[in-house]
Amino acid sequence: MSSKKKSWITWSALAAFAVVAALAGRCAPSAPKAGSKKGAPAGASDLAVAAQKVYVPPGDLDEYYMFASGGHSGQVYVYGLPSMRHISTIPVYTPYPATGYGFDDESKAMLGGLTWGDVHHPSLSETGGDYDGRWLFVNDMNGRVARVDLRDFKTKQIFGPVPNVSGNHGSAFVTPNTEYSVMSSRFSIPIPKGTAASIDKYATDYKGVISAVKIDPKSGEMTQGFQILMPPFDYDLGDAGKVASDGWIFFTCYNSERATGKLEVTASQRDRDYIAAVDWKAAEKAIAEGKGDMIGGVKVLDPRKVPGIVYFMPCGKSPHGVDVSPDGKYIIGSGKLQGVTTAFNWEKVQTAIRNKDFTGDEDGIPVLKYESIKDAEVPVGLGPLHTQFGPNGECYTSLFVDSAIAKWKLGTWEVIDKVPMSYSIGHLTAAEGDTVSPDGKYLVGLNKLSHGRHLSVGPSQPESSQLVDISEEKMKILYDAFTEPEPHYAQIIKADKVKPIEVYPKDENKNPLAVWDVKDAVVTRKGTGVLAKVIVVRSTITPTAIEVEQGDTVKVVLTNIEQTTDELHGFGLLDYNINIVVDPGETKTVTFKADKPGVFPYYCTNFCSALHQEMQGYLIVKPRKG
Ligand code: K7E
Ligand code: CUA
Repeated sequence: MSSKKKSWITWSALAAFAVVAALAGRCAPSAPKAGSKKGAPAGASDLAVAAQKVYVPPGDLDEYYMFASGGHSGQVYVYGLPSMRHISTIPVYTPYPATGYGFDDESKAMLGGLTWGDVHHPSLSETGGDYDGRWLFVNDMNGRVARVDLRDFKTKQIFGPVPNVSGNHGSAFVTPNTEYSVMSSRFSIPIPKGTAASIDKYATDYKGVISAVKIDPKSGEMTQGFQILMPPFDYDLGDAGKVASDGWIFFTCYNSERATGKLEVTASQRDRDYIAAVDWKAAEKAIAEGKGDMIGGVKVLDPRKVPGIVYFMPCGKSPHGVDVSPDGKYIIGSGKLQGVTTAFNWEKVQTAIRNKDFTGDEDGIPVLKYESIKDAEVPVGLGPLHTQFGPNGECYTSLFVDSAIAKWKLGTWEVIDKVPMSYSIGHLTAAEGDTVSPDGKYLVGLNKLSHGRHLSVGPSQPESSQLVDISEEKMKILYDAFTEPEPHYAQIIKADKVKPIEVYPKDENKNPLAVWDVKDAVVTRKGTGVLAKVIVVRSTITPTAIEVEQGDTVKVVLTNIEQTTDELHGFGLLDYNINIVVDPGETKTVTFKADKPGVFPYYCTNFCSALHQEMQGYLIVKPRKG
């Protein structure tokens, strides 16, 4: 008990230091070393309990999947909970040689020439406000949203870059029946893209845009939905309304000052910025009625001409996260430069809209009266960023400056508990935390910095996440885990909701160039085009030699005819920078110009049998005849 107390004292002293350092605009140079080595829990028996809670014995499986953004690695990382084991990497916006992603024609076309993306917010598909285990949507800053299919954990579509949206941070939050995934401009620009306007014209000529990506309920295919023209603020985070607030989407923004230059100073002058409340059903209707102006090839709604589609809710200074409670009755907005988080009452928001209880407008968008719509300013602590929810009105707010998680209650607004995070928490994510029925149980703190939590590897320290037990009144840190950089957000879904397939069934393979019998694995030529239909199966790549002429365009179509799970085969072609991996039942294509003469071995890259090493062949590039 006493050691716990002591650690809290040390803790608050360090927190105070962190505040000073943060306000001075630089990072604290070293990590807080809490009293006990791991910060918390303190006693040996607590540690034993924590160890038992996270230990998944060999042969047992985790209870949850966690899908974490990989930031500008462009990827999504999959973890098992509670073990916090990193079990898979899903390449989305960046080539990933381990799975051959970005090397075959299909995924190369999807990447569209870009080889990186900055992933921020994974969003699991929902049915009735509950994760349904079908797809995962993730945004990137380059105005794109991608769909990962949870049947095979692979990226199936990258939609965008979407016109008019610049710096897509407030994304990819889905609506409760996955009708839309949303986007918003973090960096307002003159639109359409390609228009230049001097920076002194920022307040008038630059525009923010809110964009909705329509999702086909059967296939998950994304297409352009509505766009709304917004004042030149920096739109930050979003969340879809649910239950009581279904039909609405909320976006925070900072820089309502419309400032330019050093935003850390110029955009922090007003006491309040805004949360934009967007009536997406009304916007959808307006588009269907043909309202909207064509900008950059997209129909854009102007709130001046189409009133009633968007309102501004004032929110404390430069808000970051906005999170809707599981019943949809509260909208929690956190002004990151404050010591409180604000709970807005959805009923009061609707009443204020009905009564035109406005204090003014921004480019024709009515501003609701703050006092009329807020229920409480909850004194959670310094630097609130994001809020997650438990099953019974529990809220968990991450505090960047205080480097802690505050637990508080909806309705009573009482702060119940605080637990220190090792170093500067950003997002946090609870089990089924964005659904209409959160599980409680686990919470993961995604720390922005991690100094001292792992063996040192030099100036760039390993990132860390912390697993927190939230099953009881008091929160307890269970585990520190390495996290691939750069974690922004993550979502946690009950494992039994996800139903991955074992192999690609042969009859689902619709590729017209796929061959399933080794006697059909042949090389044919048409002019200078060579088509090689290749079969990979234990333990031969057929054909074992491919002869072409220098300058030929070679198209290799690889089919893995295995129907046994995990029997992958690869096709690594030395000197030609070609690296394809095909899963059982899958077909992939790679096209290249055979511009280098000589003999180039190709071989299977994935260990597949005792005779894996024999799985090899030769590409022979001969001088052109005549
Ligand atoms: Cu790192 Cu959601 Cu991009 Cu907050 S974001 S912390
Ligand atoms: Cu096929 Cu190794």
